[in-house]
Amino acid sequence: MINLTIDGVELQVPEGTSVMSAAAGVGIEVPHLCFLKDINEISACKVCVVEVQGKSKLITACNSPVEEGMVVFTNSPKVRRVRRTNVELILSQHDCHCAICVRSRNCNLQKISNDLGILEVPFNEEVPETSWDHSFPLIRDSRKCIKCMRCVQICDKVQAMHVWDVQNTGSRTTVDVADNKTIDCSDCTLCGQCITHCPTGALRERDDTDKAFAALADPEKITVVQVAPAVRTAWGEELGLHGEEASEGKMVAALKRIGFDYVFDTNFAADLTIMEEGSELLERLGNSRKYAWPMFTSCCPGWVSFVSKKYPEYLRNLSTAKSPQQMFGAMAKTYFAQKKGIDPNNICCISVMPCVSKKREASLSYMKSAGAGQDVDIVLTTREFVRMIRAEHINPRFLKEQAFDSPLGESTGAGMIFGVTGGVMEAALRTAYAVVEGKNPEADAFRAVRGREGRRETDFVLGDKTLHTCTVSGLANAEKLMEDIKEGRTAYDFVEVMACPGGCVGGGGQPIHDGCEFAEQRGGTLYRLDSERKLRFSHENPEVQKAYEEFLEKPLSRTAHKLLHSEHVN
Ligand code: HC0
Ligand code: SF4
Repeated sequence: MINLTIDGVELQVPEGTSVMSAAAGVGIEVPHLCFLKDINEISACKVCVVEVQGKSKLITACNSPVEEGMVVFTNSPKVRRVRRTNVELILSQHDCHCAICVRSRNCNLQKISNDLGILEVPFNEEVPETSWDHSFPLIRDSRKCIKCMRCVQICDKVQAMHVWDVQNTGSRTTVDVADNKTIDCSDCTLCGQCITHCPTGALRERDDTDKAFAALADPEKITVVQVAPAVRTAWGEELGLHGEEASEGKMVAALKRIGFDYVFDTNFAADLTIMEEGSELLERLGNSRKYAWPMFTSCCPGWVSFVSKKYPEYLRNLSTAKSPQQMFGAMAKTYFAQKKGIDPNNICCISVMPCVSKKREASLSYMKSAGAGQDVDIVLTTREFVRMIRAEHINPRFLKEQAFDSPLGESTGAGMIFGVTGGVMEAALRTAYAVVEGKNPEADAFRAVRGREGRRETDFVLGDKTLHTCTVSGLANAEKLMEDIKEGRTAYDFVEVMACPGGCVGGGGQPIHDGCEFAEQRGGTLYRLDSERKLRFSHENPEVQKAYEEFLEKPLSRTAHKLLHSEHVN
């Protein structure tokens, strides 16, 4: 153990601890911009400088290890002076129009500048803007980039996609799409992890709130909104709502207050997905020679995009079941429209998703099986939903809880857990067991698939077959998985992959907390909601059962194939 003093506090920490983390352990926050634990510890921003007694040069706290007897000052006059100059230098190359920045109020550069009392920028450089296709779902504003390298590192180390790279040298150093590609020609899967780890407004999703407001204002349009499982775990975070205060009921009420005509639950479609995908798995197992193995889940468009770009020879391994978002869109513009006597061309189908990649999924040319334009017209992220709540001056604390509408609003706990890594697998196993054994298992019988590790392998006995399953989240883990499968080092029957670490709860469209990970906490909320649901098996969802009786007939029927399945094309 190492003994040291930080700002007059004596402490003892293990050897190798950084000064920043030692300080954090006793409640002393050292300001920083570029630091991301274990991912970006390169002291690019020099904001975390601290003074060490007896040393004339300041050191960077993020990557300097503690030393025996060290006496550290994190906020001495010298530290404040140098830190201030370093921040002023960053601001001199930054577009400081905070009033029109999507990250205003949630920007670490803004906070640190305010904390340091910087009211003017003494140096001012022309900040060049690089060209960008603003119709792409991910937007980069080069004038707001502070070259912290977080996006480069998260994309390289956690997602293994290498989309971003450093360009030029010296004062002209900048970050851009690697290999001089345009973003649409790059390997970007739109997981959005670069956005949620950017400390400023340099990266964001394409804003589609104007389109949603236009649909709401159009008297011809019937607006039908669906809300993804993971959104309910996070929508209250930026609104200052705590835990259970940000309930599902208040979320529905907020959407109604915004003016959506029908508020439905993607969880309904998640239950429907289990019926289709679970039946597909059993059909594949029954005719195993006909199919490529393992079967992959296909509900995460980041993962589908990854397979399509990096391992196209495995596209046929993906389940043909569409994602719940797309199943919902197809059902809204057929079954729901027929039940209500609405012309599907007048329906504007909107989703609220924790995901940026869902914007692209909805726009794919083959996602229009209902015959009334794209099945899903507009996709908003959780952050855009929060911006709409703000734009409407809604205070959710004063809202009375409301229930989802029917017939696409009922859901089970199985649909709920789709939003957390392992959830699709667990929900599918609950129903597959019931089909094979003729009775429900314990609802938590397959909880072994839950966990924090990026890759988990579990075997389950289903009838006379042992099912080898694997659950993966994060694309670097997915890359290792694919190499293992390709090289024959491992063999599975059913594999679930979600592109974002922790699954959709950690999605690229979720509220941002300066690179801190909230996936585990949000996943816990989904497991709690699952355990509180009366119904915990997708096949017991009464609205799903009714949809089969009245419209779809049975899983994998001709209608189900037309509306709910698709081949994945490169
Ligand atoms: Fe997800 Fe989904 S669980 S991908 O993360 O399957 O976005 O939450 O809506 O579609 O249900 C996202 C979340 C969804 C879909 C569901 C799946
Ligand atoms: Fe989108 Fe979820 Fe996939 Fe992330 S894990 S890309 S949020 S669907």
